[in-house]
Amino acid sequence: MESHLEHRDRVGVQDAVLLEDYTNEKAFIENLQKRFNEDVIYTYIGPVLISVNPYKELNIYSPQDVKGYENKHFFEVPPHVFAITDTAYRSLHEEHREQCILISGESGSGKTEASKKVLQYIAEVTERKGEIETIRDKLLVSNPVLEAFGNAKTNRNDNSSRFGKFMDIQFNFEGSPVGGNILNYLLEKSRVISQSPGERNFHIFYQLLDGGTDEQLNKLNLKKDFNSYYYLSHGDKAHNFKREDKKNFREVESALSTLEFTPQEQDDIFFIISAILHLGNVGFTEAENKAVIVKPELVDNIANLLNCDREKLRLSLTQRTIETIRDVVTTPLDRELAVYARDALAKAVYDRLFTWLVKRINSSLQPSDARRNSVIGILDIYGFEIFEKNSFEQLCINFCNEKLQQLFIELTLRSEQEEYEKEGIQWEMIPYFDNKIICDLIEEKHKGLIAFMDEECLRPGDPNDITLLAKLDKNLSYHEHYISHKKADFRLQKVMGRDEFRLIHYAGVVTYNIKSFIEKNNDLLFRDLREAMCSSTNTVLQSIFLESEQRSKKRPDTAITQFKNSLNNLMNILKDKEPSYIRCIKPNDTKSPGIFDEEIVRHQIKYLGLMENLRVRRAGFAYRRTYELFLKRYKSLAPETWPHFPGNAKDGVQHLVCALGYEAKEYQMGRTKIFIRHPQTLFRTEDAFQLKKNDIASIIQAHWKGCL
Ligand code: AOV
Ligand code: MG
Repeated sequence: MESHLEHRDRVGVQDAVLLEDYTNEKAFIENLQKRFNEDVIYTYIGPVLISVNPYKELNIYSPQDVKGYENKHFFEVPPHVFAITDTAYRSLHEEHREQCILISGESGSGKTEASKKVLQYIAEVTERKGEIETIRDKLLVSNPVLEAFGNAKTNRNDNSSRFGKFMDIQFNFEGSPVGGNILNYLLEKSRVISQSPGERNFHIFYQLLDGGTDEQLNKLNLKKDFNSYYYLSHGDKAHNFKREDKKNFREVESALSTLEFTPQEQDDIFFIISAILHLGNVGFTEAENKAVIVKPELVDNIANLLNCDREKLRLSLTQRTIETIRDVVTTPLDRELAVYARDALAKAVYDRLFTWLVKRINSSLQPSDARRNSVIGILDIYGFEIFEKNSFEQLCINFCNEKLQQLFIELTLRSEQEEYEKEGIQWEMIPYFDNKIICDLIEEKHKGLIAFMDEECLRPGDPNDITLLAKLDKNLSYHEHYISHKKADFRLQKVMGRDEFRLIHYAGVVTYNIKSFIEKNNDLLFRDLREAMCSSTNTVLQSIFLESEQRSKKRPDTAITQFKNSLNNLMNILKDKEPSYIRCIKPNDTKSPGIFDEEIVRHQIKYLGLMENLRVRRAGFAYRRTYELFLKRYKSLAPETWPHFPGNAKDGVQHLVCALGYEAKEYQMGRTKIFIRHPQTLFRTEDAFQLKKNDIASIIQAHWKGCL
């Protein structure tokens, strides 16, 4: 394999710190483009990996490629997600430092694919270490299950993650995977009941209809026709089935078995999926302000599928029971409320099913040995997104991305600073845009958007979306990242509706529509519906509803507050680990291979803060290497160090820099590493090394010729 530096002249530079003019954004993009055009999608900024989505299969993930990266030093091999993974894996094993691999980038930029390559690499390099078969297989197959239930086609990405995922892989002291654990974050459950034009519901619905056998579908009372189901058919019909649905369904089924889901559990999952599809078809009319179910037999069918009390289910869709201090009052629902109840039930059942699946997978991934294992965590969340119409879900997703960007800023700058400090090197601070101001706008106690939202949601009286918007406008308009529809908006030149507000996120300006914010944040499921579900003998349904019943004595936190808390927990978990970063870039908006849209890339580079990242990296020293590695590579360049230097590596390197004529300002000697200010210095050294290597080779050749 070509070395890092040998490769540099062929396809741009492998590490942007080696660019002549590192402040030049154009040169930075040109370098990415040059490489992209040659199918070289990975480039570094120091230790940060940039990955540009090729939108086509590349032959760079084969078992040979894995071998090419195994136990290689980061800089000796071309940039690759395998190199990042190998480095993390080795520091976990050799230095016993817990690792996390943080993958960020906007929707469709390649995060989920990257996370799968990380897992693939780990599975393959640990394969040869014997046993552990099962856990490795289970880790690998958990992905198709999570993707089937948690991913969907959106207008940005055909396989878009609609939940956040932090997956821990636990290793024993020998470095073999012995367990895993997945934390899931806020599923976009509104997708179950409606999708924007051109988008789909979660993959599993189509997979089941397309991939299920006749016998299976009969048992579930389903037809192989998505147009029969309201929850599937108000999207863009033309795109509904995907070629892979059938194949993926087989994969999901076999994965569920590998994960040791019992046949009963597997059946129960699909009974629930089918029940949701049927639930969408339940229609209502209204008589005297009371909702009437149009085809009660549909509800009976659902009760059969779920094995729950028919009468209870029918009633729960048309009436609501409220317990007051003195008594219990039951009131009929009007048509609108009945539709709301039906949809709320579909969403709640699906959402809880997903959480149950994750829990169930986790129990299957539990290590058999309770000894403390070391961990590599992989974070793959939903990317930043801007749609035509953005709602509560986009606010959560984009907030999550703000938090991750914040962590990136803290950790890259902090770790850089720490390294200089640790090594005793002087450096200067680089200014950069800190998105903390936006995180605060959203989450600050008592004064942030979430606080006002919760206050309005929990207020007695009749809080609604419009009163909420008025409250946000009143309290947040002062903020430079919040724009009310009332504010003259010359700067952004786009008209806003009276039911909208706008946030200037680090990654772009997003206009949110306030509709359904209160309802989605309150996230209430009428008690009658919960009780109907509790009457079911479906084991999965029972466990998800009974369990939450037991917890629901107190009013639970609102949806966004729960999300905020879980994100803050995640940040704390991540801060304790040594991070590696993969920054994914989307080269065009049409999901096409071979197209590198400079403007689209420039925008991402800007908001990801990659130029600042590069500047920070270069402000001090463009290159650093441990004395051992530096000496090992260049020892032929000084008489004292060749062929072998008897003293310690630092002294050896001191001899080398003298022999190479480095000027004092060109480098600094840290505690364990040499720091080189400009890449040119290293190029010079590398060129000298190449010359020497050729010399040595010809001497050896001549020697052998003489011997013959
Ligand atoms: P995302 O995870 O970043 O979006 P994905 O990882 O799902 O994006 O990538 C989107 C699509 O791009 C994939 O389905 C592949 O077709 C293609 N792709 C990405 N990376 C590669 C690669 N390395 N090689 C080949 N094709 C690739 V989202 O989950 O929407 O934020 O929420
Ligand atoms: Mg994804």
